[in-house]
Amino acid sequence: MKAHDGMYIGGDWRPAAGQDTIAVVNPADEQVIAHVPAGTAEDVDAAVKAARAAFPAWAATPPAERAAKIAALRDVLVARKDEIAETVTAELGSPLQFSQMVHAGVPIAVAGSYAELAASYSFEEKIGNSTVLLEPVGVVGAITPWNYPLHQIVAKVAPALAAGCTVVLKPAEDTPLVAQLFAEAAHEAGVPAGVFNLVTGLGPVAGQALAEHDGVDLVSFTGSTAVGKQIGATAGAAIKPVALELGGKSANVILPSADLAKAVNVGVANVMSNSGQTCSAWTRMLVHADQYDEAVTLAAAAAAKYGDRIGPVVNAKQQDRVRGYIERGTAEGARVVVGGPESPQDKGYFITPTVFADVTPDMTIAQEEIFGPVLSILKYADEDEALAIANGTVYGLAGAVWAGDEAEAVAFARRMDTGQVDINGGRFNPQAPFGGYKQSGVGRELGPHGLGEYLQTKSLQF
Ligand code: TXE
Repeated sequence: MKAHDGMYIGGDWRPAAGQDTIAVVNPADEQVIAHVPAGTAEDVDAAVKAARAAFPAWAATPPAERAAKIAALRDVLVARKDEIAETVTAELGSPLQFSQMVHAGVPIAVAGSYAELAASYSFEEKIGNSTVLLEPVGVVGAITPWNYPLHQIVAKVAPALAAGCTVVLKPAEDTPLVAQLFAEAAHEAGVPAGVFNLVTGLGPVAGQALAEHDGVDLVSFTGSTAVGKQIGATAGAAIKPVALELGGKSANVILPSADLAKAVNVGVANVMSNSGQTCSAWTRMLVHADQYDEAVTLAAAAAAKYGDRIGPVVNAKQQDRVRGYIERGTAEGARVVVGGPESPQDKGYFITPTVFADVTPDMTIAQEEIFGPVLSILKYADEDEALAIANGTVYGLAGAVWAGDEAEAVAFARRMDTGQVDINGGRFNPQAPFGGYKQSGVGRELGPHGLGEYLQTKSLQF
């Protein structure tokens, strides 16, 4: 695949400071498809300087003009939708149709929503005798993961630009090609030089240099909890705001009054989607004891259908990690009802969709984020126990509740320690705030709440 051999800095593709490159591998067949430059602290420094230089003019640009640039960027993404889907399929391994609908479709929807919001958002409010100004934070360091590679970029860059911030992006090393395509799109859309900058590179090198850079005013990170803690500590020491979007272990709570077959089928689809590489995935299904055996049978049948419908996981490390969890589940006494640790194919980092029954809340597979197509089904005796299980992990990113009556589901959802809950299936809303309670993170993405992360307040008293 075609790739740039430089960094997008200050409106141009510039040669990287060093010679090292990163091989981009197609996880479906393990072939190297491209190389991108491995950025160093020097590249990051150049990008931060460009972003800093561009900040005053961009911050002073009227919101309606910033909105117009985001709308133009969205239009380029729409025009290049097929190319986006093909690129994500090549570097992430997801089936093309899924890449079209989700990996291209969702970021286009999010960019569209920020184009509208940037135009209508109120950057000034009155409180009594005060006028409160909402001003852009400054230069944003954005560090994104590979699981929804373009969505994660747009969910940070679009609100940052809408707020009047400038950005340096360090995308995941596994999926840099769609990040390069995004930089091309920003250029084509006429986003002014230096407002958006891209440095590809490794996390502990380019990522860390960006997170530690004095010229960065806010770090927005999505990825593992381990790296998130490190970035949070660095930002804390510098008294710098940070937005962290981390792991999850979300519960899908099926109350006895629910449509069991629907709740189980949608629940299985939710976990298997994107090969389980979704931070908000409902990886724990909670079923009443009286319905447990029926739910396990339904889930096994639903999961068995996913065998040839999902792609591989992103790389060999993730494949090993997911297999390790499956082995650990069996070793700790859970029962595999479908799937297992064996790879279904010789080539490619595939994992067979796996369902575990007889999972207890203390097991590793019920506590830790697996990030693969693996579902754990747990049993509860009453609502209080269901709630204790649902809330009984260090995470609190998402969840679901199913009940015959919507009000019953909402009453349960109010008691859950989690940032978002789908009621009887829910529907994606690109404007609804997304983010975690507890160790799932700090801050929110999407919609007005996501935009607010990139603003700081100044009050004028009259
Ligand atoms: O994440 P990393 P990995 C979880 C999921 C997965 C696990 C490991 O459980 O199995 O994390 O995935 C950059 N300073 N999630 O190893 O390393 C890195 O280059 C600065 C959940 O891929 O956290 C990449 O751009 N940056 C998740 C980004 O951080 C650093 C999505 C994420 O990589 C860095 C992905 C450092 N020291 C994984 N080290 C979600 N919340 O959606 C790495 N990076």
